[in-house]
Amino acid sequence: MTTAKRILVTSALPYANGPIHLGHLAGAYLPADIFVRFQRLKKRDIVFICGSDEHGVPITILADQQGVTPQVIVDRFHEMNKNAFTKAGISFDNYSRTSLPEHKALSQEFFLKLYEKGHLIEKSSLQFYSPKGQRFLPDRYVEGTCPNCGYDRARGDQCDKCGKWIDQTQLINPVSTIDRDTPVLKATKHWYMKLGDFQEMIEAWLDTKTDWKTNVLNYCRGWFKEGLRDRSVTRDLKWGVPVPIKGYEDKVLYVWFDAPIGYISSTREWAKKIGQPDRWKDYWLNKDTRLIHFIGKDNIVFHAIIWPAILMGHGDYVLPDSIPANEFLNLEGEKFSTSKNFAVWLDEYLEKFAPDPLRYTLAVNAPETKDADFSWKDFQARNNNELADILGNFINRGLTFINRNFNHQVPERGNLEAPDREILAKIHESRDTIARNLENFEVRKAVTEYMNLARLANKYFNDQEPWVNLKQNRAKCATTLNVCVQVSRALAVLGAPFIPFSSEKLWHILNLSGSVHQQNWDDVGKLEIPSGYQIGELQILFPKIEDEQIQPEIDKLQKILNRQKSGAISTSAPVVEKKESPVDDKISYDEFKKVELRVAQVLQVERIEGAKKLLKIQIDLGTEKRQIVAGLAEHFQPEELVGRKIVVVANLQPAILRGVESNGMLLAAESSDGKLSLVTVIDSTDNGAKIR
Ligand code: B3M
Ligand code: ZN
Repeated sequence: MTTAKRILVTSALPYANGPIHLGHLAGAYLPADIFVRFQRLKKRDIVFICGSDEHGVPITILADQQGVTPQVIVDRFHEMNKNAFTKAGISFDNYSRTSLPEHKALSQEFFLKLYEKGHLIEKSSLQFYSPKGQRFLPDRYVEGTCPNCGYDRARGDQCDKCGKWIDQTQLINPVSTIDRDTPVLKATKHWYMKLGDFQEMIEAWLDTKTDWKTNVLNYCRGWFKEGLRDRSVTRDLKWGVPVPIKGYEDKVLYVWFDAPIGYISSTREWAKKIGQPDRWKDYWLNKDTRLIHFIGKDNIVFHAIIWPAILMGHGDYVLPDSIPANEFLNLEGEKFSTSKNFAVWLDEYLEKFAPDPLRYTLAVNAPETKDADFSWKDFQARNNNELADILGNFINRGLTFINRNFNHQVPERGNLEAPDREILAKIHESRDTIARNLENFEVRKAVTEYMNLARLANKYFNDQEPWVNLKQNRAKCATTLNVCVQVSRALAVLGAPFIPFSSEKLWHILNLSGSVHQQNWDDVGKLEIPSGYQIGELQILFPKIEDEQIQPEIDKLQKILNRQKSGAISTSAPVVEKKESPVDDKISYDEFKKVELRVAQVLQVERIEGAKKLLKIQIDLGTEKRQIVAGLAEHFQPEELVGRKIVVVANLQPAILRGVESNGMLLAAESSDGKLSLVTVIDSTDNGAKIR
């Protein structure tokens, strides 16, 4: 491990096309934050960089689906994700966005540099095209069967199942993700990066990375074996960084070309913000910098092969020193799925629970060497049995004892006996073990060691029986409590990378000055709180999490799984069995405008006696509540509908169905097999929102 003067840490720039979920957090953000917070306590010169990845097909697809501009999408999710990260304690020094003009300029500069140095080559090729939409269909605009593993929903850029990077035109049975039409091939020209020219250099460079995770190295070896081929770095799209070459006015840079450059533009933005506009150069243009990219495993090839090739091609920049790539986190034993809403969204989590229990749980279960799992029961148990019953309990017992019996003052330390010396020595040992683990990106081991220290401290308190000595041997009792205070101080600083909010709270309970985050790691166990020091008021650090709090979360996920099993959510590409008759009766826009479609949320649902098919549904239309009747009883359980955001025709004349009044009609789609699926909108849409 090199101890360079400067460290630059990045976390993968999340696409601003959706909220962050716990799987993302556990992969590229929390481990990075823990590492950075630790290095700050070590007083290293370190900068932590991230931002939104705002280009690429994932953004434009969502924008198309929602009928808004890509800018609307990225504005929404940039803000949302930035806030969620802040609330979760992810302490980026800068969180930028790739749609900024400065980023565009820098990306174009990179492109031109590679162009001038002869690393790019122009080629004509056949690409998928939609005659109906009169547009090319790059990357994820096409889906099909993976030529490598046979997965039937491989995306046009990468297969989610086997992780293979795909050349779109190799997909079997390709369909457009816009309208599921079969695309045609059409000639177009693009710029390609001559990756093959870099293979030898990259291989030699990776050979020096003997301490890297084997998952990263093995993955790259697979690529080298096949031989690096030319890769196109431009796309036929309108949204993105314009290609700075004549004749390419209607094309943009490939998102994976500009996104990693976002690490640099974010660092430049940071330097400007702190009033030292050249400061970014100290990191990026200095070969002594340790550049560390925290990513999820699906991003390995881009960071370990293509990005280094871009940097080598440019020539002025430092290369990555480490790429700690994490495996995936599962949820209750299943894969996270954004499209099926099978996820725990970070912003929603933070509305209900504190950040530290989550950080702790995800750190203990970090998906470092293999996929890991998050379950609500485990989360509850980690909070209640470890954070509360071990760490919280130790702090609470010691300090309560002092407040009651020693008038809030740190008792005098007398003769140290073996158990006292052992626990004090253990502080140093844990400090160094945690440091070693974190230097090696082993968060799991580090946080486990941390909790072990708290566990031993608890045992120490038990074994010393200060409540017995209070009367029989007050000096010994005082010594025990004095030691407990020193351990508490150590637990505050050593815990700061993992549970930053609780550590800070503990720091204030101990009535210590400044912030726990400004302390020096190496002083842990050395600096002590003097006898007679007045400590503050006790507060509960980790309230217990009750069954009633997590049961709704478990139920919510279970419901989604059940729905999926019953076929209400399709798990594979929709198979078009029977084509609906073509639409030919046209109406004018004015006629369409008469229909008032609005978003409503289902509040309550009951069956109607004597009407097998009907459900009576209470809905919230934003400005008013209403009752509608719908023929859904054979398709849905009433409880499955509650809470969902549906679309209703709000200006339909009221009708009486089986004696029950219905004030509107909800929209649903009927498949050829008679299955109904509700037309829904994403949860964050306002009730009453107009659909146009
Ligand atoms: N936005 C992919 C992802 O979110 C991509 C990472 C960019 S890092 C430069 O998985
Ligand atoms: Zn595959």
